[in-house]
Amino acid sequence: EDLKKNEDKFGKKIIGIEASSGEMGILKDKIVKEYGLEDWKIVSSSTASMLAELDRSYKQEKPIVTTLWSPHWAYSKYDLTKLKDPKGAWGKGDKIHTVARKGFSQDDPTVAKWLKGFKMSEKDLTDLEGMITDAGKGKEQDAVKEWLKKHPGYVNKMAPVAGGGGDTAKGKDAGKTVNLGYFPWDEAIASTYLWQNILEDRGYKPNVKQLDPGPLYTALSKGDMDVQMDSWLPTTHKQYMDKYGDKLSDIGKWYGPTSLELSVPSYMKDVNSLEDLKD
Ligand code: PBE
Repeated sequence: EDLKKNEDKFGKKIIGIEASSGEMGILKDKIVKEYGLEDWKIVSSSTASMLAELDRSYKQEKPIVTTLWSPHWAYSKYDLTKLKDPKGAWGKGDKIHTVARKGFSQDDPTVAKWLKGFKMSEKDLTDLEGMITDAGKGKEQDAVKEWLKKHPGYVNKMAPVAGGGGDTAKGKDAGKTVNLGYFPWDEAIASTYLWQNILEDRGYKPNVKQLDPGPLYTALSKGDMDVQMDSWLPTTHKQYMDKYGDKLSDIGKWYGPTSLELSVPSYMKDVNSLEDLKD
């Protein structure tokens, strides 16, 4: 491949996501250096605009290099190639953790215990994400309610109350407010809205609010937020754990494995590895 060809092919541009995401940090600090992409332009924007640009390019069969991660519904909607990382620069793959403000488990032991026991399979997560995406913005709650209808007994399994009592029994300290923050990423949206519904069914008053990683970790560290469910650890959100770790409490992991990657549409036949991007 000569220089001209790659220049023409991609415009040497990577369509990124939120600047304060862990993935953008690793992309700039590690991937660029390890694979000699110093002269590439990395566009930071939002996940929504990255996905919109992927959709546009895909429909026109235009070349595009995007910042993606797994699990993600984009892999079932589009035929994409995850670029190989022979140098292991992205790291080994994280688990998704629920992280609370320090003291939350003492203040809200029942909810903390439920969240600690939370686990999701790939099928359940991608089904729920798909239903939320299909329902559209503002309809997340309806989609979760549909999903819960298809999974009778789920609330009782995730949020057991003493003496049984089924999906509609109230929790021990029902009426309490729980402030849930979430990132603009699908696994965060799905898990947070799911727990909003579970907590409401148990009689709590959850408030949900979307924030970017920087502001949300800051809010948790100050105690302005109680919980967020999309901490990618130990690698992707290391910078935030290093900075705020002593003011946070790791409630537990609920999903894995995951990976970070750059991806291209599979019609870009000769691009399969990060090494193929360099001139
Ligand atoms: N992500 C999705 C996040 C974590 C979850 C990979 C875009 C990040 O890079 O921080």
